[in-house]
Amino acid sequence: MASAVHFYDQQPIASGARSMREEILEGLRAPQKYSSPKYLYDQRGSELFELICQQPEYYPTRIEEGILATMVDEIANLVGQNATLMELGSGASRKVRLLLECLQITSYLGIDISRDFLLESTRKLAEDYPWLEVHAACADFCQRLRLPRNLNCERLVGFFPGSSIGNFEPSGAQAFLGGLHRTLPKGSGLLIGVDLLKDRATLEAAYNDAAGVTAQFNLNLLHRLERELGANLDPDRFSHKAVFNEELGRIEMHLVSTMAQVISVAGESFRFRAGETLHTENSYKYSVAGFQAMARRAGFASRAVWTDRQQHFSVHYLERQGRRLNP
Ligand code: AVI
Repeated sequence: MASAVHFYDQQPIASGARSMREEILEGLRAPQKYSSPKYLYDQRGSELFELICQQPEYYPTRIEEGILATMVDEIANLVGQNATLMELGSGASRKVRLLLECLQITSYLGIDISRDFLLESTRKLAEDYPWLEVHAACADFCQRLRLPRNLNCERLVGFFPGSSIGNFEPSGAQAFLGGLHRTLPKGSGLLIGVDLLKDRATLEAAYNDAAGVTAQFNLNLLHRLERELGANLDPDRFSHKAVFNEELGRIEMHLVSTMAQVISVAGESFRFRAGETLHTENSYKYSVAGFQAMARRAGFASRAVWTDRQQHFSVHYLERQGRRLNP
């Protein structure tokens, strides 16, 4: 018999079509044109991101999964018994499967903005792990989290893999951790994947894979603008660029206009010079100590950190303390 999923619709209505239009137009009017990275993830964008994770140059997924699979016993010890695991941006709930056999948790809460994706993946999880109480909340985890009332919140452990924290600006990452500190009860844990600073060649290769999947992922934004905002533009007149900005410690993704041109989006015209860019994403990289310091300021103490031998990627187990240093 299929197990039921406890579903909570905390639908973030504010991010509807109108706000996408407003945000995109605001970004296109700026001196350095930009677009929020969240607009890279429509259905096609999410599929392309899954493909990126399989590219040989994109090391984060491979290394993080290796760490989780190898360290699962240590992780289980830290998580302890009868906890609820809360996955932020659970998507396909794939990585959590590496942990579930060994963790002695009683319930799982997946939080994701994409309703259908969330329902499908948590239903499969409930089927495959019948002993697990599965909850799913359709919510934007960047907004303040509301924990479902009938969830066992005595011991909560957050799970935020994939170094998605790197897609926030550092001030946003700090605020995000501060928000988690407010949400999680004292003594809770946070298992989080963080990509590390490393040589330019490895970083740039990861975001410029030879098969061109990341390029398609980036360019898909323009197709999305055509589809959803009636944009009048030719995606072939743009190219993908990803560079490491060493000073700021981040990979920047841009769409480069290959010629002087005028495009229109939602009825408004925008001029691009040849070589001018639309900045579509930042992916910040941290040192282990730098990330731990940020976590400490938010009120989390480091209990364990694991990296691969080359120190390309890190997985941290943090524990929520009673007080924050920057309330
Ligand atoms: C989701 N996020 C952590 C990815 C990253 O590496 O910043 C998104 C991505 N963009 C291009 N490739 C992967």
